[in-house]
Amino acid sequence: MILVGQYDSPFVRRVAVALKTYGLAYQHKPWSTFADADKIAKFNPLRRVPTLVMNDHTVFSDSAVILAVIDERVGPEHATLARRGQDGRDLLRITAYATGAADKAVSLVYEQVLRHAVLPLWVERCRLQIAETLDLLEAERQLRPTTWLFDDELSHADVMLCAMTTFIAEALEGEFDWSRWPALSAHAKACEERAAFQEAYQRFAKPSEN
Ligand SMILES: N[C@@H](CCC(=O)N[C@@H](CS)C(=O)NCC(=O)O)C(=O)O
Repeated sequence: MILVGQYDSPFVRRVAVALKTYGLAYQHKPWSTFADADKIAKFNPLRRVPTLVMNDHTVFSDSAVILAVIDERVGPEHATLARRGQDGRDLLRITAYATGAADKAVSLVYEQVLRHAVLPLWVERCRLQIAETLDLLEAERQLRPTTWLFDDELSHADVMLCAMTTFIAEALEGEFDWSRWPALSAHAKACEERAAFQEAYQRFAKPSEN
């Protein structure tokens, strides 16, 4: 298997942490979506990451799809990051808010890096969407007394919550006051201490810098 994309992408990172957690071997191609767009295009015309190339050359795009494929491949007994029933629905709900906040942060980064002059309306909208989604996620995390969101074992939602928090804190450094979200900050800190997160980490650099 080949995982295409840099670990400074929260979406690539969540896939890498899952592959490592499940002990699935993969080759990593840390290609930049801008500088290496032509290389990515050979596998994925969207030129987006994560892109996962399977051993049979099937190519999957989008982290949620890739994780569904990986969970199915390892089977229900080994897919420890997945949940079923009410926890499964909560996992999807929380993860969608976390990926949504990360999507808005990516939009904001592109707005600030790729345009000569930002559109204030869009910047303010993205900031508000991110901040109020972080409020929702903070409340969800505070509600839960367990080590991780659902129990004492990591889930895909835990991974995404951390990947999103670290990404926004680094990519939009200084734009938010993180004392507003102490539970999210503590959650990310606990995840970042684990080997899988440390192995799948690249400090964020602006698209023009890599
Ligand atoms: N919904 C996608 C989002 C992936 C995404 O936004 N990837 C960014 C990098 S963080 C990307 O490929 N950007 C280049 C582009 O969209 O052209 C997922 O979950 O995989």
